[in-house]
Amino acid sequence: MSTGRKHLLKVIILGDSAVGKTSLMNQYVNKRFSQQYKATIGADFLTKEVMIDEKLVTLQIWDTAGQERFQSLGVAFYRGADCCVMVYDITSVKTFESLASWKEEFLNQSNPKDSENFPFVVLGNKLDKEPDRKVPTAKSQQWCKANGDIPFYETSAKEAVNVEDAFQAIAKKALAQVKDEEDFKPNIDLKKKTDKKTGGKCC
Ligand code: G3D
Ligand code: MG
Repeated sequence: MSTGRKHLLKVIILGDSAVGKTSLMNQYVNKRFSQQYKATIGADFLTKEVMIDEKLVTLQIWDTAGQERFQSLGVAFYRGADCCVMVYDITSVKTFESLASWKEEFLNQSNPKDSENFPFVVLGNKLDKEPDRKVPTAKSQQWCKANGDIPFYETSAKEAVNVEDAFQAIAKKALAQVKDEEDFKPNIDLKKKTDKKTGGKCC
């Protein structure tokens, strides 16, 4: 049964420079892989409406504007994230090895309520460059398993492989995260009421 409530889910994309973060977002939102789009993205985020479990949700996908080089993305970027997508390039070991520090950076900056269970998704991009592969699939699978069973997809933003599926999983994870947070709400409301009583002042 639908509650009629509108869900806005914030998703952020992290990973080393040039792994294909912007390209993945463009492929998912605009169904295009092009250099032109990259140049025109000045906005902090793109949105896309998507159906999940018969609910219409709006994904707000935040991309970096190249500042990931300096790892100084600012609090606004991380604030209120419902899912964190971490991307590496299957042809670059270095970008895979950075996943751990991106995860740590995210948890430090966003400081989620339940950091043990915060939803991450890992994408190994540039699957179309299989002949140049340097990161074996099994190695990433192992890392994801050891880091809290993170869902893992290999994608190609260039050839639109697994992009739709990966973002569907991302949206699902984000929605589940929001639901978990809503479970805490009764306590928060209770606290507000208590505060009012003891606060004394009112308009
Ligand atoms: P970023 O946002 O993570 O920095 P970009 O990465 O999306 O800007 O992509 C960096 C480069 O990788 C771009 O090439 C882009 O075309 C390429 N790229 C992104 N995704 C894929 C992919 O799935 N397959 C292949 N083969 N290339 C990809 P340039 O040449 O502009 O640097
Ligand atoms: Mg980019």
